[in-house]
This record gives sequence, C-alpha cells and structure tokens, in this order.
Amino acid sequence: MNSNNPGCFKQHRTQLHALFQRFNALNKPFLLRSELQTVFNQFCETEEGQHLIGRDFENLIRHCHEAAIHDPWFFVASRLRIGEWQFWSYQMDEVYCQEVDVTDYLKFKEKLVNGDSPDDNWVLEVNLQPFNRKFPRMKESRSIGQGVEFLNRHLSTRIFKDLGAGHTKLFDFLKVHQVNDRQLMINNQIQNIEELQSALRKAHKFLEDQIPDTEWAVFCNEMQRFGFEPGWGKNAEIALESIRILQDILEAPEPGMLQAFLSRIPMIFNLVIVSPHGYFGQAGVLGLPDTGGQVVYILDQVRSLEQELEYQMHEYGLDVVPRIIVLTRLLPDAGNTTCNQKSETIVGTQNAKILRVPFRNAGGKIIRRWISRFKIYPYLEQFSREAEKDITAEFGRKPDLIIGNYTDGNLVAYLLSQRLKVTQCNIAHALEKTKYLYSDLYWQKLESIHHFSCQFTADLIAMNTADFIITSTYHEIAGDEENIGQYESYRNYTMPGLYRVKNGIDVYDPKFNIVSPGPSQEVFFPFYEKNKRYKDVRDNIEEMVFGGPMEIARGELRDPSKPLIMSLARLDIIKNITGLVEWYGKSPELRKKANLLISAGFIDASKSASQEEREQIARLHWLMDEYNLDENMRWIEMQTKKTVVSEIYRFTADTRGAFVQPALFEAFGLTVVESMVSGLPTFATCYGGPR
Ligand code: UDP
Ligand code: LCN
Repeated sequence: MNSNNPGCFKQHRTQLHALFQRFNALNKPFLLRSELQTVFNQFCETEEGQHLIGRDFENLIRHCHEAAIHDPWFFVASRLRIGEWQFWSYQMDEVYCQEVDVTDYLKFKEKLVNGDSPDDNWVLEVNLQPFNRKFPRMKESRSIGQGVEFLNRHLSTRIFKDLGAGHTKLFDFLKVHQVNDRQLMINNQIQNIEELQSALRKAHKFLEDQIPDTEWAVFCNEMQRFGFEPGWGKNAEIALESIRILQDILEAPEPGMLQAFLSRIPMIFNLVIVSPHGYFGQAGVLGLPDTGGQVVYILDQVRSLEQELEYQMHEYGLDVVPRIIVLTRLLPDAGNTTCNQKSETIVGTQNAKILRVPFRNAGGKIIRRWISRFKIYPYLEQFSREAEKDITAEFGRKPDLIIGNYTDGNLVAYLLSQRLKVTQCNIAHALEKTKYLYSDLYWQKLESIHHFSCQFTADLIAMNTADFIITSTYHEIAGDEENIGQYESYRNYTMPGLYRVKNGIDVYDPKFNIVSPGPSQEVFFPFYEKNKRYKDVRDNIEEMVFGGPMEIARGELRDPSKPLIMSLARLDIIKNITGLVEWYGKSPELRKKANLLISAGFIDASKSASQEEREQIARLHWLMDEYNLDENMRWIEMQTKKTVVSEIYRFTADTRGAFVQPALFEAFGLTVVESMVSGLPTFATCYGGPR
C-alpha cells in the first residue's frame, strides 16, 4: 500500500464505511486480531464485502494485530512481518487513511484509556534504539534466537575483512584471561600478533613431537618460554588441537572454527544464578505459590552447568574448581521447607549451593513471610546490596557471570552486574505482559495487585542491559504469524499516565539465544519402562487416587476402570485448573467416558498463604458442588516430590488416560514435556510456548 496516497481506498468507500460500522458496533475501544478477522470474514461473506477480497485493504486487515477505535477514527497496528510494524489511521466518515508514526498510534491509545489529558506533551517517551545503533542486527526472521551463530559469522567476516584490526582484537582477548590472579592462555613474552603467530609455530612444532597424552605439567616450562600459559589443553594432543584452530583462524577465519575456539577458552569459574521470589528449595516446595518450573529448571541447569564446567576445566588442564551460587530469598517463616536456612548444598553437585539473603523493610527489619512475586519490588535494591557482600565473601572475588531468572531475578542480576562489571545473562521464564490482556493499557486498574508499573519497567531495564538472553522457545521471542512474541510485545507499548515505549526491544537483536529445557530423564521416563518404576510409590498413588476419604483429597471415584484425565499445576488463576474442571463438569459425555484427576493446591484453603490460591481453592469446591462431581473427580493436594509427580503421570498412562494443560497462557510449560516423556497423550494450551 502506498502511504503517500491517503486516498488509496476511495474506490471502495461505501464498502469500507459499512465495514467500519461493523467494527464500531462491537462497542469496544480496542480490537484484537481475532476480532478484526472475524468481523472482516463475516463481512466478506456479504455481497458488499466481496468487493474487498483480493484488494489492498484485505492485505492490510490480514496483517493487522490490533486496532483502536473512536468514531470517526480507526487506528491499526499492522505487523508486516515478525518484529516489523506499521501504523495507520483511518477517518471512517471520509474513508481517508494515512500512515502514522508509533508515537501517534500510542498517543491515540492513551486517549482512549485516559481521555484528553493536558499533560499529553509531557509523557515520558522511551526510545532505546539509539543505544543499539552500532550493534549488528539480524535480518531474517528465521535467524531470530540464534545470536551466537550470527555473531560468530559476523565476527569472522570482520576479522577476515580487516585482518589487522581483527587480529589485534583476538590478541587482546587472549591476553585478558586470568583465574585467581593466575594468567591463562598467553603471557607477557608475546606482545603483538606477529609474536603470537611466531610463538604458535614454535609451540606447534614442539607439541607435534610429544606423545599425545603427555600432560601439560610435563612440558609447561617449555610452553611458558614460548609465551603460553595453561588453558590450551590438559595434554599435548588437546593443546596442539587448540593451537591449530587458532592458527587456522589467523590464516582465514571461519565461523565454525571461531565458535570451536571460543568455546574451548575457559572463562567462567564462579557464577551466580539469581532467583529471589517464591520458595526456592530442593524438597517440598513445588506447587507452592510462585514456586514451580523455574525452580526445577534452575536446579537441573546447575547440575548440567557444573558438569560442563568441570569437564572444561579438566580438558583444558586447569585445576580450578568451578563454583555456582543460586541466590534467593531467605524466608524466616518457611513452613515445612528449608527456605529459612542461610545456605544449602545442591544435591548432585560438588560445589554448588543455594545462598539465601532476606528481604528487609526500609528500617532494616527482616520480612518474615512469603510475599507474592508481584509485591517484592520495594525490597530488591537492598537485597542486591546485601547479596553482593555475601557473594564476594563466598567466592573471595567477584563472579564471572550472573544469570538472572524472571523479572525480579533479572533486575537483581542487572544491579549486581552493573556494580561488579560482570557479564549479565537473563532468562525470563515467563514475561507477565502477554499473560494478561491489555495489562499495559489498563495497568492502573491492576496496580493494587499486580504492580505491572514495576514489573514491566524492570523487564525493560533488564532486557536492555543484558549481554545475552536465553529463551526456551522461538515463540517466546517472536511468536508466529498470528501471535506476537512475548519479547516482541515490549517493542512498543504504552502505560497511560506512566510512560510510553517507542522502541523497547528488537527481536532481531543477536543477544537472543534459544536453549529449550527438557525434563530430567532420570525421573521422567515412559510408563512402559516398568523395571525403572518404584512399586511402593505406585501403590501409594493408587491409594491416593482410588482410595476412600482422606484429609488430602476430595471426591471418590465410583468407577476406577475409566481412563483418567489428569492435570497438575500451581493453583494460579492463569493455570486455569478451574476452567478444566468446569469444562469437564459441563460435559456429560466426557464424564461418562473418563474420570478427572486434579493435583493442585490444598483441599483446606486455610493452609494456603496466598490469596489467589485460596480463591481458586474455593472455586474448585464450588465447581465440584455445582456440577456434582464427587463421584467422577478426585482432587488431591499438590504433590511436591518429583518421584511422586513423575509416577502420577505414568499412573495416568496405565489407565489409558491423558494429560491436560489448560492454562490461559503458558510461557513454556515443563509439565507438558514431562507428560509427553511419560508417554501420555497431551493436550496443551495454544497460548504461549506449548504452541
Ligand atoms: N509441580 C509439582 N507439583 C505441583 C505443581 C507443579 O511438582 O503441584 C512441578 C511440575 O512437575 C513441573 C513444575 O512444577 O516440574 C511446573 O513447571 P511449569 O513450567 O509447568 O509451570 P510453572 O509452575 O513454572 O508456571
Ligand atoms: C515459568 C513458567 O511459567 C513456565 O511456563 C516455564 O516452563 C517455567 O518457568 C520454566 O522456565
């Protein structure tokens, strides 16, 4: 469509007028993509509508993701392709259209929420694009999330194009490596790139003459005389390989080689993983409020990371012990969990621990009880100060990498990284913005509970300061043709009365890298691998599901021969467990064919510390009463042990059952992969990661 031709739709004036009236008749200030498409499709079935098929206007509506409407004005946001947007305004009476810039579009939305405001011109407008201007960007949407590959390609081309400057960069990079004040890789004997090349030749020749498995310690003096320090390899064979790769890069760089070389250089020895909210512990915590997949993800990640780091240290000949600290909140009133302990060794690791730091109020008094993840922002700066002292005391130096998790952890990671000048990595797990419809526009209404003003600001700061971001899926960054990515939703948005964001994040930024989590296969495995299963755990579950009255259960299944439809999750509104119970309750056919098994929350609401959870518990009881479900449905309290939870999936499979993940929105959904690995047919929400 030609933006210089505002009258471009004039020939279909009457049809467009009729269509706009249909949009207007919905009587909503904002229309979603699905609403726009439905109205348009219905209109196209009419005689009048036929005229718009195959025209520019159809193309525009098909790309439209949102519209704001206030008679006679109609503004649309059109997504030309992933991450690329255009904005248009239409005057409905005149059928006059023109392209507008993002600020005008956002201003129009603000007006619809807050009315005309005299302060309009004083709204803070955030544009982060200029800060990234010099950094390379990807162009193809299929490259999104493959930042490392892209940067290696980019770097090797630059080294190749500008051999002098590129080589100097590589040389400077090799010089900076140290651990515990000990120089690694190259020493002062080598002062420039020519000397490096000459030393590499000498070392190459020397190493070729060694027996391959001769250890570095045997020839370390010769290597030191050439200018080389530990880090090249534990023995002659590996060190020779590293030297060859570097020689090849200096001769003619190539991305694969660069990646291979960079991944051999030991750079991370001490790392911090930040996850402040919820109950971060190793037992008895999963399913408690704000405590689920993130804890599972981090503990699994710590074990793999430690193994990988130990392997690297060993292979590259360093007798350094990698150390990992998971930084979380100390909760004096921790119920039956260990979250009131200052520190805890992580099971299955050599040198990884959980370190807990309390939240304090302005007077310095420790906050004793769990508080919702939405309400912890006032405590994070003080938390990060105290944590900084504890971490540096623990390591005896600053860490090499700080990984944040979720909005609060990413904000703390940012604060720590800025102060300590350390590389910052973010993992969002779940960006709340896309979970709640119009959460940015109507933030004021949601503020008392959700405090999105803090949450989205923290997200924006952390995602822009992060050196790299790990996501679980492509979808999390960039969505798909029909859905906007979770990160993409931060590109431009407005929070009327607070600030508007013009360029918040660019999904083509190479800082994004996809690493999908999976379930631990020691615990989660298919139901038919009978020899790996624990009979006593299965028997207990059988009793819990098909047994009689118990304090931790409600409902008694009258016909245990029916397959089980099963779901388990934290009892948050967004998980929509109550939705599933309602669908089941309303379906006589389903009730005839299958039983429903729910494992979530507590049966007795007074056991819960969370208002949201208590409300969901009350609703579950109400639904069971309303639909008379006590003979078709068994509701058991949340199960927090992995051995039990994994067996519940397999037990469900034994009954020829299925798993349902009915969330209103799910960022990734570990239960979905746990269920699939267990061999269960799995039905998952189409909103978010599972898609
Ligand atoms: N989980 C559990 N007991 C419960 C609820 C959840 O053990 O009552 C575990 C579940 O097996 C999974 C994690 O907690 O490993 C939930 O992760 P998911 O990504 O599905 O959701 P989240 O809670 O992180 O939103
Ligand atoms: C948080 C969530 O809400 C889930 O969707 C993820 O699977 C989990 O974290 C782990 O990343």
